[in-house]
Amino acid sequence: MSETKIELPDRTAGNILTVPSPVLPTQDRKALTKKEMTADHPTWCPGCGDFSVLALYFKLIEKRKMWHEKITTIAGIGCSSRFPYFVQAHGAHYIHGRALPFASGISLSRPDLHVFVFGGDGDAFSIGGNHFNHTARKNIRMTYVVMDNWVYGLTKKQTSPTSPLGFKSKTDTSGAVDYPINPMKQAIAAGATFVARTTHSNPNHVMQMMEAAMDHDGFSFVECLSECVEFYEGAFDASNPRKGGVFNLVPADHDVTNEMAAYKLSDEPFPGSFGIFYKVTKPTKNAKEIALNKSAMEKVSGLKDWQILQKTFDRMK
Ligand SMILES: Cc1ncc(C[n+]2csc(CCOP(=O)(O)OP(=O)(O)O)c2C)c(N)n1
Ligand code: SF4
Ligand SMILES: [Mg+2]
Repeated sequence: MSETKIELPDRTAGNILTVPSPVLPTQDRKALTKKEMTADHPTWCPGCGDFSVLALYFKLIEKRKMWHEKITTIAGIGCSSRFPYFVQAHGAHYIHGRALPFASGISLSRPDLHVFVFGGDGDAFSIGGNHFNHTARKNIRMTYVVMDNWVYGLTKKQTSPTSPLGFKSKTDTSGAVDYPINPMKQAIAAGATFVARTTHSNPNHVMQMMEAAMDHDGFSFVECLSECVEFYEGAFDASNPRKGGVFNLVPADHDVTNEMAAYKLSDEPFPGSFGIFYKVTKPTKNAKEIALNKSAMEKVSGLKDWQILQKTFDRMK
């Protein structure tokens, strides 16, 4: 594996700090085959929407000729979070709700690769809700795909933060009484710089959204409706034309940089619109950290380690 040179950001270029996009391969190696990307046989129930997301992730890796050492796949805990088990690449099936802090460490220390995080609605918005807000506001570069099935699947049907009012589950036997969160509004309000919505039943669209998210320099969030056929069958039929529903794209004249317009789209009743709701450019924490490190290094340029240490002691006198 060749050494990757990490370039420092140009601090003179306006106020926007950038770090180079992950170094992705070009012609000298072949794209990975599905066999080379597959680590294990997915253990999801037959018909689960998560299969579609995994298949499209493989397609994306193939299309963009990403190699094992240039991607990492992180998740928390849940059916959806079993994702990294099935991908033959660096990754981790981490602690419930803690995928984002783990992914943040990787993203900040390895700007030469792209970090993908996959998980469920419980993992993202219940136990991991706090981390979601903070990773978004820090604009740490990664792609976070939440496979939203409106239920806790792995633990066999509890109400999740996205379950609609009235949903009957093991924790709300007479129907959910708490108002659900709106993932799109939450992501925009938290400071995510790329916010998109898609559904497992439209593979081309999932692929488009994941690819656009990956190309975004910042925290990119994709809500992907992914049906739990075991515990919430038919939840998304109204968004699936093959089941009598409608799949509406975000209107062509929607201004993705207009925060208010993005909230308005997020407020549409289900099935709403699908596509990129919000996308803006802001300095990432990745770039800011590189700049900070650079200026700290400049202050001690030419000094030996013991001289740097001596300076520290002198300051403490
Ligand atoms: C600290 C902790 N609390 C609770 C659990 C139990 N638990 C595992 S997965 C899960 C929720 C999964 O729901 P979601 O994130 O929506 O994923 P899905 O299974 O629906 O894909 C819960 C409560 C756990 N593993 N760890
Ligand atoms: S329980 Fe639901 S979310 Fe989990 S694998 Fe089965 S269908 Fe998918
Ligand atoms: Mg879920």
